Amino acid sequence: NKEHFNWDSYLRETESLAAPSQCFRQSKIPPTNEFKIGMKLEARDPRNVTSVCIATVIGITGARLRLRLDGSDNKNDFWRLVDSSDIQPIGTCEKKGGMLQPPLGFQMNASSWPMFLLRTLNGAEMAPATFFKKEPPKPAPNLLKIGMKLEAIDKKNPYLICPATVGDVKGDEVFITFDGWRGAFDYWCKYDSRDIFPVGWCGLTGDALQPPGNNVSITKSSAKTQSSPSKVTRRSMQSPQKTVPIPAQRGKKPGRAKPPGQTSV
Ligand code: MLY
Repeated sequence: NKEHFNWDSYLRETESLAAPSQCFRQSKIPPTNEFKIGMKLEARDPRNVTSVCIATVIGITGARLRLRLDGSDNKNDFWRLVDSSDIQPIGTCEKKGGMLQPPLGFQMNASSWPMFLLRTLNGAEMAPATFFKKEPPKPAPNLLKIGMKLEAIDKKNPYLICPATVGDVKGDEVFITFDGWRGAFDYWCKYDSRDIFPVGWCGLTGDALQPPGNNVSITKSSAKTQSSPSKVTRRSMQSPQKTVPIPAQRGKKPGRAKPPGQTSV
Protein backbone atom coordinates (compact mmCIF):
# COMPACT_ATOMS: atom_id res chain seq x y z
CA ASN A 1 0.00 0.00 0.00
CA LYS A 2 1.97 2.93 -1.29
CA GLU A 3 -0.66 5.68 -1.45
CA HIS A 4 -0.44 7.84 1.65
CA PHE A 5 -3.04 7.21 4.27
CA ASN A 6 -5.54 9.95 5.00
CA TRP A 7 -7.80 9.64 8.04
CA ASP A 8 -10.44 12.09 6.80
CA SER A 9 -11.14 10.20 3.59
CA TYR A 10 -10.78 6.83 5.35
CA LEU A 11 -13.36 7.78 7.99
CA ARG A 12 -15.68 9.00 5.25
CA GLU A 13 -15.25 5.91 3.10
CA THR A 14 -15.69 3.53 6.02
CA GLU A 15 -18.54 5.64 7.42
CA SER A 16 -16.96 5.47 10.83
CA LEU A 17 -16.16 7.86 13.65
CA ALA A 18 -12.91 8.64 15.37
CA ALA A 19 -12.85 7.99 19.11
CA PRO A 20 -12.78 11.43 20.83
CA SER A 21 -9.45 12.33 22.43
CA GLN A 22 -11.00 12.35 25.94
CA CYS A 23 -11.27 8.56 25.62
CA PHE A 24 -7.50 8.14 25.91
CA ARG A 25 -4.82 8.35 28.54
CA GLN A 26 -2.77 10.63 26.29
CA SER A 27 -2.11 14.34 26.47
CA LYS A 28 -4.18 16.30 23.98
CA ILE A 29 -1.02 17.90 22.63
CA PRO A 30 1.63 15.17 22.41
CA PRO A 31 4.61 15.83 24.70
CA THR A 32 7.74 17.19 23.03
CA ASN A 33 10.52 14.68 22.63
CA GLU A 34 13.80 16.32 23.64
CA PHE A 35 15.79 13.12 24.16
CA LYS A 36 18.90 12.36 22.11
CA ILE A 37 20.27 9.01 21.03
CA GLY A 38 22.82 7.70 23.51
CA MET A 39 21.28 9.32 26.60
CA LYS A 40 20.82 7.10 29.63
CA LEU A 41 17.88 6.90 32.00
CA GLU A 42 16.21 4.55 34.45
CA ALA A 43 13.49 2.25 33.11
CA ARG A 44 11.28 -0.47 34.50
CA ASP A 45 12.34 -3.80 32.97
CA PRO A 46 9.37 -4.80 30.76
CA ARG A 47 10.16 -8.48 31.39
CA ASN A 48 10.51 -8.08 35.14
CA VAL A 49 8.44 -5.08 36.17
CA THR A 50 9.67 -5.00 39.77
CA SER A 51 13.18 -4.14 38.50
CA VAL A 52 14.40 -0.65 37.70
CA CYS A 53 17.33 -0.82 35.28
CA ILE A 54 19.63 1.48 33.32
CA ALA A 55 18.50 1.99 29.74
CA THR A 56 20.01 3.77 26.76
CA VAL A 57 18.00 5.69 24.19
CA ILE A 58 18.83 3.96 20.92
CA GLY A 59 16.11 5.54 18.81
CA ILE A 60 13.62 8.41 18.74
CA THR A 61 10.22 8.08 17.08
CA GLY A 62 7.57 10.74 17.54
CA ALA A 63 6.84 11.10 21.27
CA ARG A 64 8.47 7.71 21.95
CA LEU A 65 11.93 6.43 22.77
CA ARG A 66 13.39 3.16 21.61
CA LEU A 67 15.15 1.79 24.70
CA ARG A 68 17.66 -0.96 25.37
CA LEU A 69 18.57 -2.08 28.87
CA ASP A 70 22.30 -1.83 29.60
CA GLY A 71 23.73 -5.32 29.98
CA SER A 72 20.89 -6.85 27.93
CA ASP A 73 20.95 -8.07 24.32
CA ASN A 74 19.66 -6.29 21.23
CA LYS A 75 16.60 -8.56 20.90
CA ASN A 76 14.54 -7.01 23.65
CA ASP A 77 14.27 -3.35 22.74
CA PHE A 78 11.12 -1.60 23.85
CA TRP A 79 9.40 1.71 23.21
CA ARG A 80 8.14 4.20 25.77
CA LEU A 81 6.43 7.57 25.54
CA VAL A 82 8.44 10.46 27.00
CA ASP A 83 5.56 10.90 29.48
CA SER A 84 5.57 7.23 30.52
CA SER A 85 5.72 6.47 34.25
CA ASP A 86 8.04 3.56 33.35
CA ILE A 87 10.99 5.91 32.80
CA GLN A 88 12.75 8.39 35.08
CA PRO A 89 16.04 10.29 35.38
CA ILE A 90 19.13 8.48 36.63
CA GLY A 91 19.34 8.84 40.39
CA THR A 92 15.60 8.57 40.99
CA CYS A 93 15.71 4.96 42.12
CA GLU A 94 18.48 5.58 44.65
CA LYS A 95 16.79 8.75 45.91
CA LYS A 96 13.73 6.63 46.71
CA GLY A 97 15.87 4.11 48.59
CA GLY A 98 15.78 1.52 45.79
CA MET A 99 18.61 -0.31 44.05
CA LEU A 100 19.23 -0.50 40.34
CA GLN A 101 18.89 -4.07 39.12
CA PRO A 102 20.54 -6.01 36.29
CA PRO A 103 18.06 -6.62 33.44
CA LEU A 104 16.45 -10.03 33.03
CA GLY A 105 18.93 -11.95 30.90
CA PHE A 106 21.92 -9.92 32.10
CA GLN A 107 24.64 -11.01 29.71
CA MET A 108 27.40 -11.26 32.29
CA ASN A 109 27.89 -13.18 35.49
CA ALA A 110 25.58 -11.76 38.18
CA SER A 111 28.59 -11.11 40.40
CA SER A 112 29.91 -8.61 37.87
CA TRP A 113 26.79 -6.43 38.11
CA PRO A 114 28.10 -3.84 40.63
CA MET A 115 31.20 -3.18 38.53
CA PHE A 116 29.17 -3.22 35.30
CA LEU A 117 26.80 -0.60 36.77
CA LEU A 118 29.70 1.61 37.81
CA ARG A 119 31.25 1.40 34.35
CA THR A 120 28.05 1.87 32.37
CA LEU A 121 27.26 5.05 34.30
CA ASN A 122 30.80 6.42 34.28
CA GLY A 123 30.93 9.32 31.85
CA ALA A 124 27.42 8.52 30.59
CA GLU A 125 25.25 11.25 29.13
CA MET A 126 22.24 11.27 31.44
CA ALA A 127 18.90 12.53 30.15
CA PRO A 128 18.01 15.72 32.11
CA ALA A 129 14.97 15.56 34.41
CA THR A 130 13.13 18.21 32.36
CA PHE A 131 12.94 15.79 29.40
CA PHE A 132 10.64 13.46 31.37
CA LYS A 133 7.03 14.57 31.15
CA LYS A 134 4.26 13.91 33.63
CA GLU A 135 2.00 11.01 32.74
CA PRO A 136 -1.52 12.20 31.89
CA PRO A 137 -4.30 11.11 34.29
CA LYS A 138 -6.60 8.19 33.52
CA PRO A 139 -9.79 9.30 31.85
CA ALA A 140 -12.80 8.01 33.75
CA PRO A 141 -14.95 6.21 32.80
CA ASN A 142 -14.32 4.09 29.68
CA LEU A 143 -15.85 6.11 26.85
CA LEU A 144 -14.68 3.90 23.98
CA LYS A 145 -17.46 2.33 21.93
CA ILE A 146 -17.55 -0.49 19.39
CA GLY A 147 -16.76 0.79 15.90
CA MET A 148 -14.73 3.83 16.95
CA LYS A 149 -11.47 4.35 15.07
CA LEU A 150 -8.13 5.01 16.72
CA GLU A 151 -4.39 4.57 16.32
CA ALA A 152 -2.86 1.62 18.16
CA ILE A 153 0.52 0.05 18.71
CA ASP A 154 0.91 -3.35 17.08
CA LYS A 155 2.14 -5.33 20.12
CA LYS A 156 3.82 -7.92 17.90
CA ASN A 157 5.71 -5.15 16.10
CA PRO A 158 5.72 -2.42 18.76
CA TYR A 159 7.52 0.16 16.63
CA LEU A 160 4.39 0.28 14.43
CA ILE A 161 1.36 2.48 15.10
CA CYS A 162 -1.61 1.49 12.95
CA PRO A 163 -5.20 2.42 12.12
CA ALA A 164 -7.47 0.35 14.34
CA THR A 165 -11.08 -0.09 15.38
CA VAL A 166 -12.68 -0.86 18.73
CA GLY A 167 -14.03 -4.37 18.10
CA ASP A 168 -15.55 -4.99 21.51
CA VAL A 169 -15.85 -3.44 24.96
CA LYS A 170 -16.18 -5.34 28.26
CA GLY A 171 -16.11 -2.99 31.23
CA ASP A 172 -12.69 -1.37 31.32
CA GLU A 173 -11.31 -3.70 28.63
CA VAL A 174 -11.38 -2.87 24.93
CA PHE A 175 -10.67 -5.18 22.00
CA ILE A 176 -8.33 -3.46 19.55
CA THR A 177 -8.66 -4.72 15.97
CA PHE A 178 -6.22 -3.76 13.23
CA ASP A 179 -7.86 -2.61 10.02
CA GLY A 180 -7.14 -4.98 7.16
CA TRP A 181 -5.24 -7.62 9.16
CA ARG A 182 -7.77 -10.45 9.69
CA GLY A 183 -7.49 -10.44 13.44
CA ALA A 184 -3.96 -11.84 13.67
CA PHE A 185 -2.68 -8.79 15.58
CA ASP A 186 -5.78 -7.94 17.62
CA TYR A 187 -5.63 -7.73 21.40
CA TRP A 188 -7.55 -6.79 24.52
CA CYS A 189 -6.25 -3.93 26.65
CA LYS A 190 -7.47 -1.50 29.32
CA TYR A 191 -9.16 1.63 27.98
CA ASP A 192 -6.44 3.70 29.70
CA SER A 193 -3.58 1.81 28.00
CA ARG A 194 -0.67 3.97 26.86
CA ASP A 195 -0.58 1.92 23.64
CA ILE A 196 -3.68 3.45 22.07
CA PHE A 197 -4.04 6.96 20.69
CA PRO A 198 -6.66 9.21 19.15
CA VAL A 199 -6.91 9.53 15.38
CA GLY A 200 -4.36 12.14 14.30
CA TRP A 201 -1.77 11.29 16.99
CA CYS A 202 0.96 10.22 14.55
CA GLY A 203 0.22 13.25 12.41
CA LEU A 204 0.99 15.42 15.45
CA THR A 205 4.09 13.57 16.68
CA GLY A 206 5.61 12.98 13.24
CA ASP A 207 5.45 9.22 13.73
CA ALA A 208 4.75 7.23 10.56
CA LEU A 209 1.23 5.82 10.79
CA GLN A 210 1.07 2.46 9.01
CA PRO A 211 -1.52 2.13 6.25
CA PRO A 212 -4.29 -0.44 6.90
CA GLY A 213 -3.56 -3.98 5.73
CA ASN A 214 -5.02 -5.42 2.53
CA ASN A 215 -6.69 -8.45 4.02
CA VAL A 216 -10.41 -8.80 4.42
CA SER A 217 -11.44 -10.41 7.68
CA ILE A 218 -12.92 -13.76 6.79
CA THR A 219 -14.96 -15.20 9.61
CA LYS A 220 -18.08 -17.33 9.74
CA SER A 221 -20.27 -14.40 10.64
CA SER A 222 -18.93 -11.94 8.09
CA ALA A 223 -18.97 -14.57 5.34
CA LYS A 224 -22.62 -15.32 6.04
CA THR A 225 -23.93 -11.84 6.79
CA GLN A 226 -22.04 -9.84 4.24
CA SER A 227 -24.60 -9.46 1.48
CA SER A 228 -23.34 -6.57 -0.56
CA PRO A 229 -19.82 -5.27 -0.71
CA SER A 230 -21.07 -1.98 -2.20
CA LYS A 231 -19.92 0.16 0.70
CA VAL A 232 -16.54 -1.46 0.88
CA THR A 233 -14.52 0.49 -1.63
CA ARG A 234 -11.18 -1.04 -0.71
CA ARG A 235 -10.54 -4.49 0.62
CA SER A 236 -8.71 -3.04 3.58
CA MET A 237 -11.76 -1.03 4.55
CA GLN A 238 -13.85 -3.97 5.62
CA SER A 239 -15.18 -3.04 9.04
CA PRO A 240 -13.05 -5.06 11.41
CA GLN A 241 -15.81 -5.11 14.02
CA LYS A 242 -17.49 -7.71 11.82
CA THR A 243 -14.81 -10.15 12.87
CA VAL A 244 -15.60 -12.35 15.81
CA PRO A 245 -13.25 -11.61 18.70
CA ILE A 246 -12.27 -14.75 20.53
CA PRO A 247 -12.40 -13.81 24.22
CA ALA A 248 -10.56 -17.01 25.16
CA GLN A 249 -7.52 -15.43 23.52
CA ARG A 250 -7.40 -12.75 26.16
CA GLY A 251 -3.96 -12.34 27.61
CA LYS A 252 -2.59 -15.26 25.63
CA LYS A 253 0.47 -15.21 23.41
CA PRO A 254 0.14 -16.12 19.69
CA GLY A 255 -1.21 -19.68 19.92
CA ARG A 256 -3.06 -19.23 16.67
CA ALA A 257 -1.69 -20.06 13.25
CA LYS A 258 -1.08 -17.05 11.02
CA PRO A 259 -3.37 -16.77 8.02
CA PRO A 260 -1.60 -17.26 4.71
CA GLY A 261 0.00 -14.22 3.17
CA GLN A 262 1.06 -12.75 6.47
CA THR A 263 4.57 -12.97 7.68
CA SER A 264 6.02 -11.60 10.83
CA VAL A 265 8.94 -9.25 10.68
N1 MLY B 1 6.10 -7.92 8.73
C1 MLY B 1 4.74 -8.09 9.12
C2 MLY B 1 4.19 -6.84 9.71
C3 MLY B 1 2.80 -6.98 10.07
C4 MLY B 1 2.30 -5.73 10.72
C5 MLY B 1 0.84 -5.85 11.05
N2 MLY B 1 0.39 -4.74 11.79
C6 MLY B 1 0.54 -3.50 11.02
C7 MLY B 1 -0.98 -4.91 12.25
C8 MLY B 1 3.91 -8.52 7.93
O1 MLY B 1 4.02 -7.92 6.89
O2 MLY B 1 3.14 -9.46 8.07
